[in-house]
Amino acid sequence: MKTFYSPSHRDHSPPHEFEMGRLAPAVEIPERAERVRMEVEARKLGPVLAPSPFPDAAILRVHDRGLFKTLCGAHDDWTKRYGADAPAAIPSCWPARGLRERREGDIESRLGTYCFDTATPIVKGTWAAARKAADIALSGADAIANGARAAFALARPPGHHASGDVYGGYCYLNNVAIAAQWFVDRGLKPAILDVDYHHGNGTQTIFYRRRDVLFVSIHADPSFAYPHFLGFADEAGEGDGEGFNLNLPLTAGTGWDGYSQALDKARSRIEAFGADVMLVSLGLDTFEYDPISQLRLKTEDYLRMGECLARLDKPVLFVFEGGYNVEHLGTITANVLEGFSGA
Ligand code: OKP
Ligand code: ZN
Repeated sequence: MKTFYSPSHRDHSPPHEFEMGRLAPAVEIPERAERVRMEVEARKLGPVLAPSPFPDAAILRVHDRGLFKTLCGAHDDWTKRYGADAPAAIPSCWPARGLRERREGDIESRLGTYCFDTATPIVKGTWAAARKAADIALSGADAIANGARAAFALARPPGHHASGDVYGGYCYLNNVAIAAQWFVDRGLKPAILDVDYHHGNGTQTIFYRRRDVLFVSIHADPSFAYPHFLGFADEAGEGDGEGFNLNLPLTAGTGWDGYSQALDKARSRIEAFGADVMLVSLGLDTFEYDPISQLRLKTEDYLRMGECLARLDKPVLFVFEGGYNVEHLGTITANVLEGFSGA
């Protein structure tokens, strides 16, 4: 299996995020992708390749131009306003009810317009890394379109919380959605399965009114877990998209028994949809020792997950999302890929 990777992710290294009423050390750190790359190499799962450059137009199929431009210029605008040594750009004022919904004025108004949380800082290297992560996902899609059975987009920063016009949740551009749209534009019918611990609210929103892309997500119930405002079981799609969104929320403490049942439901829905290709938003924060999560999958369960995905008998593009136990992250990620390849 080909893995696509670029070292440019290393320059996206915000020291902090703001949550729980304080500056907290960042958990979405460069070491995550480095651990995974090293494990892919150590286990000889296949070549690790640099992505090809894709045009901005491929991203603008999914993302709003105002969001794109704001992300692209945010670090410059922020340091012009607050000084060259100002730490990361994070919004502090949002257009909640009663305020103007969108303002593209100064940088504070732009960040509030386009970002939904305080966990998603922009530093000097953020834009280059996020833009390259989209190329990584598109390169993986291209490998699949050229006949590969599977590919792994080792993208960082992650993408599934970013919608067409809002970023957040450590995500800036929605890598998996950009790749799915690229498949659609080549006449293919993609299904997205999101196995990250957190609901993929951005991906859901992008495809919510469409029936040409199926979105299925298995995640911790938003009644207690981030992103808190989306990901409930009654969200089934709207208009043309009705019936083409499936959320399978899980209670805290769920282990492989409950998880594999959800996975079986996801598989039958994807089967019935008749997808040509599957994209997996591969988050590894369902792990029992993940520092920010409350599901309980064990190391060996990720092999089973990979085998289970292989039973669908469709080409799969794996797109890296969350997972924060850096010590075990390489092992559990590689287990999914190896379970899939071996099956
Ligand atoms: C990104 B991905 C919990 C705060 C959660 C944001 C989590 C973003 C997860 N106290 N902060 O889906 O892994
Ligand atoms: Zn997550």
